[in-house]
Amino acid sequence: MRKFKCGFVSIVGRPNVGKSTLLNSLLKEKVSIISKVPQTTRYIIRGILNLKSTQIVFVDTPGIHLFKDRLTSSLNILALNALKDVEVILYVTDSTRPPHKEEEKIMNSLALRKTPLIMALNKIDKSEKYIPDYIEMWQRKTGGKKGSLKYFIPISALKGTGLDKIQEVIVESLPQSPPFYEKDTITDFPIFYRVSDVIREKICSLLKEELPHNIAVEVESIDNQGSLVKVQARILIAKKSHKLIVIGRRGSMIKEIGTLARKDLEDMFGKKVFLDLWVKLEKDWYNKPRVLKELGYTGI
Ligand SMILES: Nc1nc2c(ncn2[C@@H]2O[C@H](COP(=O)(O)OP(=O)(O)OP(=O)(O)O)[C@@H](O)[C@H]2O)c(=O)[nH]1
Ligand SMILES: [Mg+2]
Repeated sequence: MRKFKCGFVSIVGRPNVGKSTLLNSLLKEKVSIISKVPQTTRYIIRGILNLKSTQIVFVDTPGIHLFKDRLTSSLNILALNALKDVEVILYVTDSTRPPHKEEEKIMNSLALRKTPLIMALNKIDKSEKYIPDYIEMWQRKTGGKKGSLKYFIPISALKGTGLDKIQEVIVESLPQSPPFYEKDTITDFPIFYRVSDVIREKICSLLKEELPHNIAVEVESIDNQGSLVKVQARILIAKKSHKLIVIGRRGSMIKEIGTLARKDLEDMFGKKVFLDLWVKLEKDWYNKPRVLKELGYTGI
């Protein structure tokens, strides 16, 4: 009989390259939230793919960013720590955009490691234009050697292109080991944080510019009894002037956030959800260690 394989695979890269989209596509299940704004992912989120004789534990991470606030440095630490003690690193880049300064930071860190590395050049459904730039940059960093890099794989996380290849090379690299999780586990992401992320995803999709960066969601209670789940959550804003935008004219924006989030939460819980949302001003929360800790943005 073939021996069972199991291991951890961290997904890293700069914000917005499609790490969470890739995780969800690999799992064929929505575990991690997705949006057009940077810093959508603020937690370490494990998603488990159960194959016939292999269990792959994917670890989605916040995008590594060069902002100078405490939130960003916390998220960068989370992401870099998630590279330790894993069997494979999946480094995601965006082929539609040239390498950015953030790429230097990431590649410098990756080039020092011995962990087998796969570079997934994403968004090829849109363009493959900058693929050579990423390859060249890596080769420059490693003095022309491949280093720990095993493969460059062009992919589209959105369309599913190249994902079979990714899965195949990951399985190849994993050690023999019994599974870490029960076979029907998809994620161990705690429900309070999952719910808060669903709400934040809707905020990211409805609000513009830098506003989502200034917003956090804290779930206060989940009462799951009988045929109804009651959720109470507060939306933290960093500036007084944001209150009106989040609430909208006669409450239209917060209502829309609530309606969209409730739909997803009802799918998640498989029952009716009553969602009670309110807005709280917590000035400059993204620079307050206490609040970051409470929100789980320093690790959960
Ligand atoms: N065209 C195209 N768009 C993609 C692809 N993968 C992701 N996107 C889009 O890129 C944006 C960012 O996707 P996310 O998955 O949230 O990116 P992320 O790397 O997890 O971002 P952070 O969590 O902020 O670090 C979204 O608008 C996605 O729909 C792809 O393969 N092709
Ligand atoms: Mg993400």
